[in-house]
This record gives sequence, structure tokens and C-alpha cells, in this order.
Amino acid sequence: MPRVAILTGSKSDLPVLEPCVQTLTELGIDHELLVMSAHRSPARVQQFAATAADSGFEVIIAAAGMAAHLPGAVAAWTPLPVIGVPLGQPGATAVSGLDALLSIAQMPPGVPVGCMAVNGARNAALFAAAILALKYPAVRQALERFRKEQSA
Ligand code: RP5
Repeated sequence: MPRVAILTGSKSDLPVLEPCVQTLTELGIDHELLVMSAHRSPARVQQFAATAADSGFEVIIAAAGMAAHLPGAVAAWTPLPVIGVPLGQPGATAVSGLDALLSIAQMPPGVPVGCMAVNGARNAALFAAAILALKYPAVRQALERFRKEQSA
């Protein structure tokens, strides 16, 4: 089955990622949720990202707040598609997620990261599903079912 890695920069981010986990589960997509920080555990990020494709992951979702370098740091080490989720709770920083949004969106040419809305965890799961749906008919069917139910 397809596998998605959900990475996040801190345990404090986990509640915001619940819709991502829930949506992947609903769509029947295997996933692993791992906490690692581009700044606090850079060696772990490198180790994970450099081996992720060989480990069988097909899409990586990377969420982080503040300077939010995790998605870009991961993308630097893997050819897999990386979907970035900027995080920001009201009042958590002076700019409430705008920092993370710009950090993730403004990647230099050559190392792209897809960028969701601030706290767009659910859409990250759906975007990962759309990528996997190109290869896996079961994911495509699950996604089509979701879209129909959403429109009903
Ligand atoms: C980022 O710094 C994390 O993704 C988190 O959003 C933010 C604050 O982390 P903690 O100080 O709560 O661990 O790297």
C-alpha cells in the first residue's frame, strides 16, 4: 500500500495535524507520523529524508511553525514530493503563521515544496491522496468518494 510520512517540527504541533491523520486513515492510506526538527534534530531529518524513498515512502507531508525550515530541509535530501504545511496558532508568534507560510512557499528554484494554507493539515492529506491516486486505483476511488460526499 502507498505510504505517506507525516513529519512535524514539535510535539506541540500534533493537535493541528489530527485532521491530516484522520483524512489519510479515512482514505485508507498507510501513514507514519514522526516528530523531527530541522533545527533541533537536523541529523535525524537528514537520515530520514535521505532514506525515505528507499524505505518505501511515496509522499512526505512536512509541517512546521515559525521559521519552518523542515519541509525545505527534507526536500533537499529526497526526490519525493514534499507537501509543506505552515503552522501558526493565533498569538503563537507575532505574525501567527505568516512566518511559516513565507518560509515554506519561498523555496529557491530547483528544490520545490508544495505549500498548503496555514494549518492546512486536511488539505495536505487530500493533496497527498491526489498524487497517489495517479498510481493507485483504490486511492483514486476513495478520493472520488470523498469528493462526492463533500458535494452532497
Ligand atoms: C517549530 O517551532 C515547530 O514546528 C513548532 O511549530 C514551533 C515551536 O516548537 P515548540 O517550542 O513548541 O517545540 O519548529
